[in-house]
Amino acid sequence: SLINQAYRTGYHFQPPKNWINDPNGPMVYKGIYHFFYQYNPKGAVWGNIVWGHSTSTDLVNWTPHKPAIFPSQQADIKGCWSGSATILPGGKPMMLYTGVDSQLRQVQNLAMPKNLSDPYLTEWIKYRKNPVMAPTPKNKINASAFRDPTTAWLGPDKMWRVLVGSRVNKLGLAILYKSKDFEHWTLAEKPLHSAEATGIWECPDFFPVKIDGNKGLDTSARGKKVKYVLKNSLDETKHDYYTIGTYDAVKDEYFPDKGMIEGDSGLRYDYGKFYASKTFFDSEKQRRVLWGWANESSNVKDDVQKGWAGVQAIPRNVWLDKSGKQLLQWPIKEIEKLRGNQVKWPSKILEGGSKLEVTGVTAGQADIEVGFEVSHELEKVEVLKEKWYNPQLLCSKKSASVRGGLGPFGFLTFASNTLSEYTAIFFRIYKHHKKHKVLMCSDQSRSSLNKYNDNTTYGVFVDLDPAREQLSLKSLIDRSIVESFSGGGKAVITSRVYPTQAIDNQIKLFVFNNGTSSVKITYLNAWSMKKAQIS
Ligand code: DQQ
Repeated sequence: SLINQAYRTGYHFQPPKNWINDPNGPMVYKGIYHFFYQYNPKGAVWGNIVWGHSTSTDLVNWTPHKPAIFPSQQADIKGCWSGSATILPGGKPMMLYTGVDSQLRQVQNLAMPKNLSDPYLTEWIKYRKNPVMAPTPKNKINASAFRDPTTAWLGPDKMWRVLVGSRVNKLGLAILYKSKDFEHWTLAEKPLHSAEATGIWECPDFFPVKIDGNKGLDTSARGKKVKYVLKNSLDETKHDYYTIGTYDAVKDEYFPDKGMIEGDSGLRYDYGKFYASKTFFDSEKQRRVLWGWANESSNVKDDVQKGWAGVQAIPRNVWLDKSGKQLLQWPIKEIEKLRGNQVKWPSKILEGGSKLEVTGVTAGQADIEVGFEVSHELEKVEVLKEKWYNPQLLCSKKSASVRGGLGPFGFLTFASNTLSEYTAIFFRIYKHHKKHKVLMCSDQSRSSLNKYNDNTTYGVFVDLDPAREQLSLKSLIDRSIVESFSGGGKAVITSRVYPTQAIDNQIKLFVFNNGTSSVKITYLNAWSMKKAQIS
């Protein structure tokens, strides 16, 4: 129906129709960006999985190609699941991916381009002797929990290493394999890392980050000024978690830094919908780029009716915060090419209980950035109660319509004329043991009058000090998705919403303050976003 097409995104990656999930094998080859993804060629629900394939010169506009990897061997006849690219010294890309074999075992396979002189790499051939890693009675690997190989890296002994996600009961594992020639792989004595009570680790990712600055590093880079990030996607909660730590390349062990939490209370790339993500090193621009899948919040029936499900979040730069305690993320610079009409506000006061409409941009497909200054109002903030320590629960209890002291203030996106629908992205400030705590929320409770959607609200405490710094908020709004970045990338929340009244040119955008204190808008910039060339 028409309303469902209103939800198709204008500049987020999605194929013309059908189901997509995890990003696979992102890389740059001969100056061309390659993106592969889990794809069902036959429908809008998960199944019949092959690797869809598109290429781009800017990570914004895409040319579709035919599926690159699809079932064709014993070792992948029941599905070609997630995997990663490794560029060998000399420039040849290799794909390691999970195959579901004829006995429904999960195994790891190797595929490579047929013709290296074609920068689009449209033809892929498979290693004749696949699988290259398999569960056996001897290695005791769980054949239904053995998947999603990472990009491989070279150790000091010139051996390749790769991780495969797994579990033993509830113990989550990053199984380690080593190889001299990329074809013959040997299971290491112990996993690179494991953690209790986390369940299977899907789509692990392991990469070095510089301790200073935002430049990316090749996955095989080492050095004194380097830390490591280990990410896993927890199937139980459907979120992507990471820790920062050190890597002993001789013992082949990863040690999270002191204070890092593993499992559900740990750090996340995104506190909303963002799963099975994967980074790659962009050697053209010396940056590390993160891709992640944002699934639908609608129900299966609606997905089937609209004929598609799943989008990819806008690729993000990732680098280490100067505190060393978390990552920062920001949409890749190239996305700014799509900025059209701009609206710019002078600094102004936003009184408690007021809202201002942002006119002059297409509110349903926009990029908006604002700075809030609140240092003059910090006397009036509420005290954070102990029972409120869970930020997500706090955001759902204190939705945008609940007045506070300092906050809620932020954006009302996808707002209808009468405010019967809106998705609120906002801050609330609390006092906690003589310090301040900044809560960031994405409130979906009023996003749609259609109640057959998942309208879970998301929240996170952001490491910002409102006494000393502005609170910045940026949202990329695109028809059924809003990706919000606070504190210059310290916390990110992605939400999927399906308004019934706030659609197309009926969508409005506001800056609001539903607290009793006023806040100062120090700047506001908003742009209409043009459509990208995608399918
Ligand atoms: N999706 C793939 C698996 C992976 C899961 C199958 C994560 O390889 O573990 O489509 O979303």
